[in-house]
Amino acid sequence: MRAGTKEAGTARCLLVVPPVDLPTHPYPAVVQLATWLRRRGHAVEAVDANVRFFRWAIGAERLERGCGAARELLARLDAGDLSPDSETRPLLAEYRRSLGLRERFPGLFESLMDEGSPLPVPFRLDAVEAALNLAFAPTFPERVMTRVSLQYRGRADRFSSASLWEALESRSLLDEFYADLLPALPLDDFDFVGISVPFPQQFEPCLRLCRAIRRSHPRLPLYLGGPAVGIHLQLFPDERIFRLVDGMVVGDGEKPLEAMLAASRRGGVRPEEVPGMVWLDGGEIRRNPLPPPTPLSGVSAPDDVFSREGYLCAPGDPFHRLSLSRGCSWGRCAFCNTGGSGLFPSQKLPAEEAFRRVKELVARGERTFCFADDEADGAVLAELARRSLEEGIRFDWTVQTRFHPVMTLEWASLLRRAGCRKLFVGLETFDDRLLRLMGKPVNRRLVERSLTELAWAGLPVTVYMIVGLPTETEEEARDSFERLLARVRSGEVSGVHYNLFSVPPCAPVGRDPGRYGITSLRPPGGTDLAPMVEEFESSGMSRPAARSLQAEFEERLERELRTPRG
Ligand code: B12
Ligand code: SF4
Repeated sequence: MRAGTKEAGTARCLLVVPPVDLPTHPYPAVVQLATWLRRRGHAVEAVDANVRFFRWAIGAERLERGCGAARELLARLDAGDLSPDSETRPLLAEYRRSLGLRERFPGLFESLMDEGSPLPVPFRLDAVEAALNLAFAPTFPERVMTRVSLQYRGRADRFSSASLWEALESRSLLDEFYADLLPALPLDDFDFVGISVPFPQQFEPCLRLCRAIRRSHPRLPLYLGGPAVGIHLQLFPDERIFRLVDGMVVGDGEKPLEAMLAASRRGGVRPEEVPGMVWLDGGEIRRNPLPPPTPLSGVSAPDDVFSREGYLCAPGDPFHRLSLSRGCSWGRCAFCNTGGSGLFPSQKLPAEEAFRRVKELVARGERTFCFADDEADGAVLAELARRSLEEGIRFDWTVQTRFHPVMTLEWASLLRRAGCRKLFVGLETFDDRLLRLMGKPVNRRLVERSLTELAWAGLPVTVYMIVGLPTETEEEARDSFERLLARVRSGEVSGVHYNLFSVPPCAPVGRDPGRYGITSLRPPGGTDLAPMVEEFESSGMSRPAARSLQAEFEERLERELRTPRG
């Protein structure tokens, strides 16, 4: 980040990626926003506090202290002086393993984020998680864990405003990090700070960050934005959150931030003029109408807002994320937030334009892409593949899409020849009754045929499965699992994420549970930020039975294959 002094007549904003998320690449929102605003001549700086946190936390000093705290906890455990629960027991076991690893390989943990580390990235990621948890030991049970992606667990129930507020009273390693980070940032240079919050796990770290900035720079306006703000945090029911932030922006950030920069030039942000702003107006919480969605066609290939050297990212690994589409053209599956939140209206890039962006990044040396779509369009993917083969532009890529009649052997072979290394697809269940109930636009025949065609083309597939769907019986769940297992064994499926069904707030099943056979929803006590609800009543298996099936299925699959990270 460039430090500088504020020029008269210009407005500057700082965009922040908060902890805790994967350290392999920056989540794409800040990169996209900074690129868009800079290309329009605005003065925008960006800092990835997440990756800085990783580097800070697994430095020698923090690790040494963490090891001491972990040893003390283990001594207390051995003396019968600590009563772990189902969450903390595995963490304590992990401390024991990590301490052993550190003794055998001194210096290993400290070097994990170094570019020159000889270890492959997946191994480094596991080791970074272990190292980070040692660093967290002084604030036990604060921790991270892998579940689909890297998850942070602090003190708070992330979907409860009261719990989030209360958690801020407790000690966190993040507070110490912010105390070191903030003096190194030229915060006086900025008219306001925008923090991007894609995932609910970032609420607690993010509120701690806001509090630290408020304490050091009480007059610096602070705004939050990002998907998890739009779906959850904006529902914070009282004025307390506005002691820490000046507003929350719901929806796409390009237009609101541009309006805020323009207003700052004229003397200061006027929240009533910013689309999507949620703010406090004389004790009342006000909500402005959503901003217009940013047309994907107006979003260029990402600039190098952050330098890949800082990340846990081997040369040739994917760093930038490109979206070929936004939202989902189907958008009606009962359990999916995408169609119902109003935040992700469906848009897709013409293949021509998508290919132009890919070429731009390839010309800048990028060779691997994870496309960041909810549901990439099969025809666009085929066209992209065709064009890259015709023009001899080589790159490897992965993408998230849905089962569709377009998935033939020819289609899959074309994608594979053009560098597609894996498809991620929501399969959910093989049961036609449940697929119909959930509004999935597929049936078992289509899924099985697609998997076979993809396998003939040698295109690896990772599928997302769900167990415990409303009205699902144990028999139906086992039948689906056995069908999946057979495909894992035959090599047709190379990766699986088996999720327990929970009711998302903005999804059709969240808005009209009765329609899907749910007779009562039991959100966890005290939650008021549109929680995902795991507990509900319906016919079919009980919730404890669903949970135990999920654990069983995961364990059996683990034996068949080691599920890779998303
Ligand atoms: C790709 C993706 C992933 C990938 C990679 C993510 C990554 N780290 O790169 C993987 C597969 C790992 C993943 C995992 C998960 N994901 Co995901 N993912 C997505 C997806 C499909 C695209 C994300 C993307 O690239 N968006 C492009 C950027 C540019 O868009 P954006 O983030 O919305 O940003 C815009 C606005 O929000 C706003 N904005 C953003 N920041 C800011 C800041 C300020 C100040 C302002 C003013 C505006 C602003 O402006 C931006 C530009 O217009 C989204 C859905 C979607 N349509 O966005 C879900 C989504 C982000 N994921 C979601 C979830 C829930 C998860 C999981 C928890 C799922 C699970 N069951 O485990 C995991 C956990 C991840 C974690 N780290 O905790 C939710 C999060 C929101 C929520 N429900 O609370 C989403 C929104 C899906 C959904 N519809 O519910 N995910
Ligand atoms: S689950 Fe997939 S296909 Fe269904 S609405 Fe969501 S993104 Fe679209």
